[in-house]
Amino acid sequence: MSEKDSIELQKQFQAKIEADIKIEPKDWMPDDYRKTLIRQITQHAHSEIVGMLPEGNWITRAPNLRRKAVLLAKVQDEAGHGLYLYSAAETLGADREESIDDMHTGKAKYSSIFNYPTLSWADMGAIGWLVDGAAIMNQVPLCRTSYGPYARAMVRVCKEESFHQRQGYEIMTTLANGTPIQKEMAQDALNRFWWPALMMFGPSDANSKHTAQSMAWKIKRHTNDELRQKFVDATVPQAHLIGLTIPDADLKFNEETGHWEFGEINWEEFYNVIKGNGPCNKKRIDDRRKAKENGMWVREAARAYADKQKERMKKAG
Ligand code: FAQ
Repeated sequence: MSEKDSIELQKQFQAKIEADIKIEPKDWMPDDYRKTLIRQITQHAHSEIVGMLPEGNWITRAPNLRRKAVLLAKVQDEAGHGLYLYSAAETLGADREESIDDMHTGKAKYSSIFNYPTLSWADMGAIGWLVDGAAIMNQVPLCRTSYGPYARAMVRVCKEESFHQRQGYEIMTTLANGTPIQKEMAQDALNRFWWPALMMFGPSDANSKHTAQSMAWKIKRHTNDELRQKFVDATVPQAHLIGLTIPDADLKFNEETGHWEFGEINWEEFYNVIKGNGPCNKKRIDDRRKAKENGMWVREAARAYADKQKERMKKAG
């Protein structure tokens, strides 16, 4: 392609972005735009799949049949989200198996939050309320992201996440209004998940290497700090409503700005977890690797069956 053609394509691409016209799989796009999307979408997919593990841990120990059925459905929803997202990444030319292997070797990341253990039933409430709550805050704007297949996948994902958030808050509300021990369990889960939930939004804007370019391409619509603040503003009153305390001595409402000011995040812990040294990183990757190995025969059988069917159809004309 001549330099003139390439400049023209670049101009057309930028004009579409400015006009909020979605970029579709067959459209021309800059290599770095494609790479950034593949990175973000596959990491998002990995997060959904690894995110099934901490809650999966409690399916057999849910306190009653209703709670078990709801949790089972929620964990299945997360699997579905992972699958839409891998499909969206495939429209950009990503190879699903390679992407998954990149997560297993540590080349690709997944959300830091899923490297924390789930120690009690109350953690199911805290995850739904805080983790799905943070996920929604981040993902609602992604329904307007500039890449069509990612934006469309996010619409359904957000509807489901919003149900997840409510079921988590309902668990927390029940526990907070229960016996003193149940309330203590809810508070303990909030204490352990609050700060890791704030870390889900990524490094502070000053240290976020991808935000500026991703905002210019309208892949991201808000910065990490903007979304974190929105989450804090929405969640603090919810904690107060059910009589729980946010574990932050510096938390205070600023009457002038109308925002909740919060304390300093432990960034050392964040970077440590994303480097692979969180409490459960090794276990999570081991579990995913084993799942891939154990499921190999199913994929091979399905592939062999599909090949046989194709052969039969060819023979039948
Ligand atoms: N954990 O320059 P930035 C869910 C990495 S889904 C691990 O700010 P960017 C559903 C980042 O990748 C949760 N790594 O990057 C559910 C980059 O590393 P790289 C997942 C993190 O992309 C609920 C480096 O740090 N959601 O929870 C984290 O502009 C319940 C520099 O960061 C999504 O993935 C982190 N927290 O902004 C499932 C949403 N933060 O790639 C089950 C889509 C940052 O250069 C149960 N993704 N990093 O090696 C995004 O919106 C963005 O990618 C951000 C990061 C905001 C996560």
